[in-house]
Amino acid sequence: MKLATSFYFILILVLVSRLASAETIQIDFTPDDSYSVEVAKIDIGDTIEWLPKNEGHNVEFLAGPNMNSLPKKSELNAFYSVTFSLPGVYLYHCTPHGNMGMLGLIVVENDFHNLEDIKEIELSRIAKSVLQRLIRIAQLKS
Ligand SMILES: [Cu+2]
Repeated sequence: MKLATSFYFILILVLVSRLASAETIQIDFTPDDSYSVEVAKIDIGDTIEWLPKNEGHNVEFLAGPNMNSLPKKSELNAFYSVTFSLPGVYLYHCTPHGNMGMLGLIVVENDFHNLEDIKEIELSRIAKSVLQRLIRIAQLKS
């Protein structure tokens, strides 16, 4: 009983400290058909907000650590927000401009365990080369 109590106490401490340090990163849709932040490295519990500063864009997840439950696709021109709870790499694009290379990469907890799955996603030639660039940036940035 005593052990269980201290376990829950520690668990609550961990959760509270996580919440206290949870961050929100804002990413704009830009007039250049890109995301203002292409590579975001975050921790579990952090939130990313996409701001429709330019018209005609959205956020559609293509891959993530749990392929069976990716965040849902956002509406065009809409504010969108996702809080991340699983470590790994997430790839998203803009539905209308993904083929032109409007991609974004999110790495949660600097965990690249599913990078090979990300690399296997079918993309246009331009998007593929953008993805390679984003992966290099993500691996340099720590
Ligand atoms: Cu777009």
